[in-house]
Amino acid sequence: EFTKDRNGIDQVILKNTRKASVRISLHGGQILSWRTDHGEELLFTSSKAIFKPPTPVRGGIPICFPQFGNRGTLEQHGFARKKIWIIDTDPPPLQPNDTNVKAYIDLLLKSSEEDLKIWPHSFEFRLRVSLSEDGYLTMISRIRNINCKPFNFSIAYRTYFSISDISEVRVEGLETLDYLDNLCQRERFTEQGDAITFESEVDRVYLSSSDIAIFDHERKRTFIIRKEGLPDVVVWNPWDKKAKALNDLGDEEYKHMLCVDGAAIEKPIPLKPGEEWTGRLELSFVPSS
Ligand code: TA6
Repeated sequence: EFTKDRNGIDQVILKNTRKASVRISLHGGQILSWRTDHGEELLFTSSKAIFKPPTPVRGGIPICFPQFGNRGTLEQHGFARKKIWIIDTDPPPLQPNDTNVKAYIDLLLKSSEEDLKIWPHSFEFRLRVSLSEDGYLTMISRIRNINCKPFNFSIAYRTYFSISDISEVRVEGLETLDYLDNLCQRERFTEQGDAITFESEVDRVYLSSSDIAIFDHERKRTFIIRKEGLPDVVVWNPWDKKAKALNDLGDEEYKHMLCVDGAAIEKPIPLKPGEEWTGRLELSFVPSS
């Protein structure tokens, strides 16, 4: 289903037969909403979000590409989340593991002349967003180097999960992993042996993780993150001080959001001319006791 937002930017709404839905904006190729069969919103959007391109909406799933963070020559988190994407009229065929895909859309971002001035590498970024019959949300990225020389990129699906209360949330799957702590000049530490809970600002890149589970105690819901080609996981909560410093985030809203992002950051992905990289992120949720 196609619609337009208040700025006339195209949006796509995917639905399955049980009325679960996903809303994607062509601004940034950003998922803005992921709802259950009962219409309950699973992603966080700030009440002070700015819906005015090129500013990315604070919430949903903005895509950080070709750079994560502010280490590098580009603006923080790169430019892909600020660009207008297009519908891909020459999409890749459905793959065997795209099973029980109920509804999907193929978006495309190609490097523009202005992009090439700040990042001199020609690329095609094909994004397939799909919603399964079970309400699973999958994002498949295919990034091809269409230049004549190699380049590296980092990528993160900055996923704002809606949670009831940050002090009632725990994350499993990161135990004993090494992480780079953005609050300590990206120094490397090792996570201890039990689930992560939150009592203050967290801004870390965990390395070489597999599946992740986010337990929302109050809502009795567990989010599951499965990923391929995305070795790292960013965990970010701004807490109170940083929340106040962000003009597009309510002062108390850090309590109701948690970013856990499938990513490839520590080792930027190298692409030779003509080569294509594929990364896959699947989000689902289950009732939890
Ligand atoms: O998690 C990394 C990080 O750079 C944080 O330090 C914080 O700045 C967050 O991302 C939000 O970045 P944004 O550019 O979306 O405001």
